[in-house]
Amino acid sequence: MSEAALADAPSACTEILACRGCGGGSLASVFDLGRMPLSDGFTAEAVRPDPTWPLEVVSCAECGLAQLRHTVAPEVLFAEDYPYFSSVSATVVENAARNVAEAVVRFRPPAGALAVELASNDGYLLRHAAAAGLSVLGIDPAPGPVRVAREAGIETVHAFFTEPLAQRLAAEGRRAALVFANNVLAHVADTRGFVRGIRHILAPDGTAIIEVPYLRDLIDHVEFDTIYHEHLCYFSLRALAALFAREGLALNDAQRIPIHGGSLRLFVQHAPAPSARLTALLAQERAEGLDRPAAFRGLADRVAQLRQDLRALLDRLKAEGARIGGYGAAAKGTILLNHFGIGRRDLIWVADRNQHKHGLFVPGVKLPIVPVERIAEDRPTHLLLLPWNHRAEIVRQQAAFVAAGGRFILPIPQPVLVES
Ligand code: DWN
Ligand code: ZN
Repeated sequence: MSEAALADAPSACTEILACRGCGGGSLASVFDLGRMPLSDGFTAEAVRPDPTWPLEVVSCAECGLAQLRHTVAPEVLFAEDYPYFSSVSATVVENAARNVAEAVVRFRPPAGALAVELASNDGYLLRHAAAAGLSVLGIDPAPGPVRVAREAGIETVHAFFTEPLAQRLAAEGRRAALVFANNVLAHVADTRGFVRGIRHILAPDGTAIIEVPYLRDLIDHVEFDTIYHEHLCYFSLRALAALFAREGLALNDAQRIPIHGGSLRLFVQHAPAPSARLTALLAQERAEGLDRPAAFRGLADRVAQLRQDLRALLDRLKAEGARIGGYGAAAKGTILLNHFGIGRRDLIWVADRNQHKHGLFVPGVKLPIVPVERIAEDRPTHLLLLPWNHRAEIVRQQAAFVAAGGRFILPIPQPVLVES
């Protein structure tokens, strides 16, 4: 079925009537971005408008889980050519290497024990597990990254991770001492089935190490642009603890880490043994009400203020003769540009290192995506940094642009000009 036909199918977008985590029926609206294009929906179509879908966050009165009211079908979201390659970012690869190294020291899996990664992408993490002497198995639905992983010698199952797949692997005796799952739990439509799948493949004394963006950081740092159709859930620890317990697993420890604007690294096992660190983080959430709708109070106003401030900065710079480009055709960038109405009258293009995006257009605003070499060729005076979560790496990498007097505009949590 063509993408356009798929987008028109009634099943392309469905409204949930029950909480994704607990099945509760009381879902209160807490933040609404209206209709938005798919954040990774880059196309070669320069003119025809892109399909848009509702983007509304609701909060469950029972378990406190913040989540999207609508589900865009995975076959629409993760089209054949889903463009995300983890290894493009050194920050992501370094975080993965640290994650594996710390897990091997802390949990001491025997040599040759199995490490499985769910959403293993291009092998960015499992290559470090293999180097640590573990046997590895990746699972990922995106053909491009799977091809890259297999070429690197990482055994990879080309599929979405589901409970039936997990049961098949367990029946074959493939149970893991370590299960990694980075930035995937929020992406799956069957949240509970995914967690049950982890229970099936996790060895009795194994540990699942799961990274998710943390709702606390989203709200504290106005990271509204990380709300997009691929991210179906926005996790608090309380909602996560309830989700794992409901499916027969135990969230035993959690660590706040800085990646992607602030994330949680969760440690999940079969038997309950909550750490003091987890207990303290849960107590802090209860005290601050992160799992209640009131946590979102004021976010819409802060986003509106951010829009006003960023537009004013762009208008001032343009009035002063600035030529402004975008840097990084990020999923979050699609949301920021469309929600703030930043398009071709503001930016000349969006430069990006991911060659799979060159020649395509940012959905909605239709900004052309060009190779980063165009920075030296077209000599913009400023670059709006859309993947602000990779600021350090990107500013360092574009030292020549900064040395020539160029400045980055960092949009989140406040619009500022930066040079390092
Ligand atoms: O859930 C998700 C988490 C992991 O965050 C993913 N859906 C998206 C990811 O966001 P991200 O910002 O790490 O990846 P994106 O959304 O693909 O955006 C980054 C874009 O910036 C990519 O197109 C690659 C590009 N880039 C670049 O041009 N130069 C990235 C880096 C690090 C660079 O140096
Ligand atoms: Zn719930």
